Amino acid sequence: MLNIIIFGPPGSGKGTQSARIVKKYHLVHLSTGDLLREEMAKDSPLGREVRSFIDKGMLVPDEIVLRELYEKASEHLSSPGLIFDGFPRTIVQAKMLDQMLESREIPVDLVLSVNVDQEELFKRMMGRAEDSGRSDDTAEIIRHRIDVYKEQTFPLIDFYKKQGKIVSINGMSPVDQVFGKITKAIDTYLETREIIPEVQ
Ligand code: B4P
Repeated sequence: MLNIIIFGPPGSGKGTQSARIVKKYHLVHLSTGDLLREEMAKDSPLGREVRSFIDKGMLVPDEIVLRELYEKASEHLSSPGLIFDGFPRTIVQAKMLDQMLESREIPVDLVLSVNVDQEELFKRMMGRAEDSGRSDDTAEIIRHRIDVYKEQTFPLIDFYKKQGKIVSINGMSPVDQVFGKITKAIDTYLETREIIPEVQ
């Protein structure tokens, strides 16, 4: 199995790159953003609760995200591998993921940390806003999402650095070039089991 976490600020291209990784390495894509948006689209009581957080640019509470992800992940544990996109986003989520995978003796192999500067993030998400129809892609909410990332998600870099799993990817280039950097990190790992700390 090959299990990957893709991590980065909102708009760094996690979803964009995950789609390419899934195709090339035949992994199952688990995106908590997509799962939560599906719930919102149903307009169920849970969907409405989820919306009340997403529309403010806040993180959805850990217990909701964990339950959704756990259910989805459990269906796919015998697949060739998983890519966790946008999860974990808090230390609590990271610890729970470790527990969930360790209890099944499935390790996380690589954590891809995609780095993009703040101005570019803002530009990309405002660009996406025109056709995404996403209620959280407005200037004010985007700024808040970036702040929430800095406070609650950024500390995960140290968490995974301590585990020696992080690969820092320079995400400030066109989509295909970023994907080239990601495949370099994954292919090196598959061939040598070595983790390149940084791909510029
Ligand atoms: P997500 O769905 O994870 O989305 P995201 O962070 O906004 O975007 P991503 O990084 O995937 O960017 P994309 O590829 O689309 O989260 C949405 C919300 O759900 C969160 O704010 C939170 O409220 C909630 N949530 C999700 N997971 C959670 C969790 N675990 N815990 C709690 N809450 C959770 O790229 C953005 C744009 O840039 C696109 O238009 C794309 O085309 C463009 N782009 C991508 N790469 C580019 C490149 N290299 N060059 C130029 N443009 C590029």
